[in-house]
Amino acid sequence: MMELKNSRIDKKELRGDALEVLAENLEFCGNPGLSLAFRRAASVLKSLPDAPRRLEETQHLPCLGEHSRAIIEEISEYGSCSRVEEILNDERYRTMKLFSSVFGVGPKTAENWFCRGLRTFEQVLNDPSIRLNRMQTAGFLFYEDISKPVSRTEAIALKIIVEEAVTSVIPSASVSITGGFRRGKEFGHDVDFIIKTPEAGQEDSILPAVIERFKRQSILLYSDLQESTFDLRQLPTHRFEAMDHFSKCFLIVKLKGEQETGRDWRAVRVDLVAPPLERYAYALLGWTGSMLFERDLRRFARLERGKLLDHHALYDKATNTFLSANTEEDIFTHLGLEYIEPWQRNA
Ligand code: 8DG
Ligand code: MN
Ligand code: MN
Repeated sequence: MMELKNSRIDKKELRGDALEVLAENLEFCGNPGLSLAFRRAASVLKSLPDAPRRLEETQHLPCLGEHSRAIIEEISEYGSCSRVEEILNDERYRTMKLFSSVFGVGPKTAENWFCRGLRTFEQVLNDPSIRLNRMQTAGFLFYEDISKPVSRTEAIALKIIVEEAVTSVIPSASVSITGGFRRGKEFGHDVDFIIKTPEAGQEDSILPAVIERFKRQSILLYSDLQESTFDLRQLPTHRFEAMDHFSKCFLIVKLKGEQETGRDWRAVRVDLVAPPLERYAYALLGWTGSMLFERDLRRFARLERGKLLDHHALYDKATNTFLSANTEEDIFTHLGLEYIEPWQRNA
């Protein structure tokens, strides 16, 4: 079935790609700490207008360790890096990458399948001892469509659909695009929306209502509704958590429109989050990403400002209080920072 191409890192491409391969491989090997270090280094390189050519040019750059710099130098000199080439050809890496490209398949499942000797989708799907969960079943069923990047035009078309559903239930509610598209990206792996509801409690009822509506419109292909587990008394959290506790859902929906496949629709991944109104600014900041930017901002808050920031709140350790915010601007002000525009958050 679908196999990975034997992709080579092109010399002209930013060295960041090479570092990302290393990061990904470390993630697959269960070393998230070191993986993060390479992701940071890759992100720094990608933010430069030109790829550095000599080692001296990387000296003043932040987040680049010995290891990253050695790889940059090797690529500059030989056009490729032997370690990266090795990983790209490594059967385990290639299989893990293939399997974890399926919606609902994380590194643990991918590894489990690899260790059973499975190498292709066909083998996984024909193995009687493997029971796919609902999410993975949808992941395989719509694999081709949801692996295809979503364009900004498609994101805007979806916004109209989501808005129509939301306001038909709560006319005064509003919907905003968040995630990568809010940061100005032209393509995404999904479309993320945040819903603002004016009255307390509405944030819990809106998502089930939207899902119901999509079902009736026959555009719902998959849904995973996660009810709110948000509780201010459980905060502040000290560890970094990528997931938040607000009411949210992960969907696959049908988007109408002529496709290359000849069909008149495609499947698209859509995420919706509905935070309580007084948490909206924090949720918006959290869902806008990027993940690396969020990490760095939280780290800054903790180390430079003695404050704990997460998806839900900002906690001031000096006064033992939660700081309220109506807008993202309020949060940056609390942190003593100038406002950082969403398109400047692409770390
Ligand atoms: P992409 O879709 O274009 O690939 O990039 P993205 O929009 O930046 O990534 P994303 O995976 O869609 O995540 C967008 C932001 O949402 C990211 O900063 C992390 C944040 N996020 C939460 N909670 C959750 C959650 O529960 N699941 C996921 N997948 N992301 C979440 O704040
Ligand atoms: Mn996204
Ligand atoms: Mn998402």
